[in-house]
Amino acid sequence: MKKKFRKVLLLLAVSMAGVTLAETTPQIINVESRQTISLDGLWKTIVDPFENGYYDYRRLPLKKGGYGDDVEYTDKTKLQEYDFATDRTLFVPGDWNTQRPELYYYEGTVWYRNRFQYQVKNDKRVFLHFAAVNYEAIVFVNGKEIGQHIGGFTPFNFEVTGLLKNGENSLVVKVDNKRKFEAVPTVNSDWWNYGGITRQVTLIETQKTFVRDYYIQLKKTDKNIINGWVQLDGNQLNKTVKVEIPELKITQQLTPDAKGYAAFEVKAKPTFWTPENPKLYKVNITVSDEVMTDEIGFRTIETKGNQIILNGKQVFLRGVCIHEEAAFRNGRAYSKEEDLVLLNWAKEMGCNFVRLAHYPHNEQMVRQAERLGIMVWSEIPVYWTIQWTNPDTYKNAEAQLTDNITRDKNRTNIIIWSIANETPHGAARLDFLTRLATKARELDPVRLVGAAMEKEEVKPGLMTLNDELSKVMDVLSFNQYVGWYDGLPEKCDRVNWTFTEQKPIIITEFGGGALYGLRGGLTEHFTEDYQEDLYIRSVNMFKRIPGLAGTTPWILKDFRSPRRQVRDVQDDFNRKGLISDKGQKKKAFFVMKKWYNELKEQYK
Ligand code: GCB
Repeated sequence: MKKKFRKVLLLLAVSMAGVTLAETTPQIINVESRQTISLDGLWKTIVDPFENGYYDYRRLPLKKGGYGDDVEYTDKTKLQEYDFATDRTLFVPGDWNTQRPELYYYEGTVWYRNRFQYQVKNDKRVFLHFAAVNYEAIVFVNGKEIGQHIGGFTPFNFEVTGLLKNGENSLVVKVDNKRKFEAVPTVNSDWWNYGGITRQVTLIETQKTFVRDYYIQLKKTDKNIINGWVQLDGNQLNKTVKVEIPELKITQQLTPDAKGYAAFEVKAKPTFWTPENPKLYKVNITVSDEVMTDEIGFRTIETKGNQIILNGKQVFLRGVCIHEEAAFRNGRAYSKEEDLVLLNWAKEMGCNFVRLAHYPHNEQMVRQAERLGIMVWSEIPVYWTIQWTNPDTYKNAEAQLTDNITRDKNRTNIIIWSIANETPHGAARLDFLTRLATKARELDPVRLVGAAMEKEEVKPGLMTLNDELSKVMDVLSFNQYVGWYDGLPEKCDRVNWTFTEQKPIIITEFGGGALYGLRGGLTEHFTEDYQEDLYIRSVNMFKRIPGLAGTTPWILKDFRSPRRQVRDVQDDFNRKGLISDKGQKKKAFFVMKKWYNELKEQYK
């Protein structure tokens, strides 16, 4: 078929189906070190549960008159039934649920509008970058629909060169967080479905030809070599690229191939990044007048039998699970300050590892953990039972995995890419997750691949991991709730664990709920006494697990979940936090702290 004809057909199909197929442009990494204009602040918003701003009364996409047009309602002789100017505001970044009481449980569409000033620069290209929008975003610039994005926790960008004008510009985003069966995550989860433009929005200005992406890490097969690549974007792809690591006296002049890709290898003896000494090196990447900087560390990560080996040395992962929910405020976290509160609590508990559950957290969370010497388990929201046989669901999951790895592949502290949490056995699921694992390894052959699986009681008192997926994973990682969903805490004393595969065992969840300050008997649910006793017995049980390589209790802080309904105890909070929603440390926190301090000595 002739190319042009195919294009016409495609456009026809697209308009008939009533959806837009406009693509995002390939992800631009390390936004912070680029020339940017922030679009954060108070945006005008319209709450639109019936999606009136997008569809007409026949439920067909509006050709004209949609809210994306952003027409001011000044001429009252004309009928118009929306008006951003007089409507209310929401702060960007931020979830809407915790900004307005009437949006607390809201799931649906909210329109966001920002009018901003811009000065067109003829020697620049401009990109509109969203660090994350939950869950679907349709974006309009100066009344033109420029594209859409699906997935609530990964960044995306559109090129808007030529679409912006001098003076005032209009940016409208239709944000829809309705849960859907085919989505990732699906309708069912145990965390708050925070809607909104939940992370930063930025205009990035670049040269005509610029560094879009790069990878710089130790070579997997030789720890005396730093290798990497740089990817240019633009119409002069043969421009020389300079990569420098001044402290290591490394300077590489690279000539990209016809696709703008240039790889390199160089001998080096960097000081390795470790949790005790999280050494990072300044890296400069220069093309023409544009210099990008990053801070990059070097380390090796591998497994040997049931050990996790960091820089050639066995390490125990003293971890904790974290949701991206701000301390004290209890909404979606997005700022460095909020991330730091959570990470410092983990540090205080003695952690060298965090499981960022159950989706990619914001980039700063990972970067700050890296500076603090905290290793990271990075996860995508393939959670519980999603549609294993739906090709679109797979595409969506793979896109989220790809975007997560693309964004964070230079973060030394990430040691495990997690592709799923508590998914049910079955051939379709195995196929789905095997493909995802293959993709993860193709994108990043260095790090480990894991998934939070589930334990099984093969006979009374005998626990194991009996999951066909474990063959595909680098670690035997699973959640277990002996003493909470499975018996009372005393059960921990009676069970034994056995494993047939020789891989590192990581307990990716355990624990139980407690309301801070609620006291009572050791078998009384939701008391701090129960939770403390459960933790003491869990730790004793763990000491009997041969090959245990790490634990991440569920969870650092109480977090909002509409599944948790007991009034005056849960009040919409999952109470399994070691710290309350108000920042108070529960008794169980100190059980973990004590054990982790012992382990620190043991693994010195
Ligand atoms: C789990 C899930 C986690 C839940 C937790 C719980 O196994 O992975 O998302 O929040 O249990 O509290 O039940």
